[in-house]
Amino acid sequence: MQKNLLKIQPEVQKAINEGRAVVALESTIISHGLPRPRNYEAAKGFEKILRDKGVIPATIAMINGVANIGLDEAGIELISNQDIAKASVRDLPILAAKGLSGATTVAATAHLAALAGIRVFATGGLGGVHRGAAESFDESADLSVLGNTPITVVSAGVKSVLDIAATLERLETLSIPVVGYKTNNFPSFWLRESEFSLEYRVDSALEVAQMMLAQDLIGEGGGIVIANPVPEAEAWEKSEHDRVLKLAFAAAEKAKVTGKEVTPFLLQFIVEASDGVSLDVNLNLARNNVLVAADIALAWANLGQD
Ligand code: PSU
Ligand code: MN
Repeated sequence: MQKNLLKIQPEVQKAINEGRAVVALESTIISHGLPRPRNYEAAKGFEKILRDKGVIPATIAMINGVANIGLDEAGIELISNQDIAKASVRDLPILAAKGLSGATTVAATAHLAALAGIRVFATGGLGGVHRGAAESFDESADLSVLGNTPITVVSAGVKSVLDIAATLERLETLSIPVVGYKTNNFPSFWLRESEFSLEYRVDSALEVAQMMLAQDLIGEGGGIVIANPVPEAEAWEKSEHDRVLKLAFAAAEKAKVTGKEVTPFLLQFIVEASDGVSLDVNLNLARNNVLVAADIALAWANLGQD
């Protein structure tokens, strides 16, 4: 019994074969990270940003047991409007065998994109080490998968609801290069900054492409994290962010939420308590990551033609 488990859209396959710029996009952010109907608008919007720059978008998802690299309109509608599973790498074989659909996380998207030969990927925020992980062991597979997957991920750092210090430590242990894009500070999703500075920054997409080439030649085979802060004018106001997060942590404690429920609880609370402001910031930072990923993919494609 042989079944084709990887379906690469012809347009995406053609661009990969010709060494043209392609950017992978994840589907968990659409299915589980943003409310309807803004999630559908976001999915279409991210693809349009890429096309307007001459880059081929490849939104990735499991559809009826098949890993789709690049979605058509029906695929975008499915990830936007149907209740499908959140799929990390370990879920892929299960969904495939059962013929089920799933929205791919950063880990699963990076893994499938790399399988297809895509080198650049834009997301919102990376998964990381959760607060209290020393007891719960809750650390996203995004980290370990990026440790051995050759792809460059553009993200606005990690959400301040995670343990940022521990996340940066784990990225170091996993030998994943982390560089700030036009910043010396690791961004914390809704804010341009965190308490943590970065040792290295890059100031152009070309510099990232050169780093990717070097990673291929003398790196250890894993990915690269580009930490790209939300534009100044679009960032959440720090005092407001701090106020709402404090309320959110207090509410979670009061409601006695634990384990896996903590993050969804906090995120929903934050969107509501900020009157949707945090959601606007979320969309803006994701768009900004797509823009930077497009520039990196174009620089990478150019490098290949020298
Ligand atoms: N961070 C966000 N929004 C998201 C996610 C992360 O700001 O929607 C999603 C991404 O798909 C990421 C996943 O890969 O959550 C991590 O989930 P977990 O911690 O369960 O691995
Ligand atoms: Mn987890």
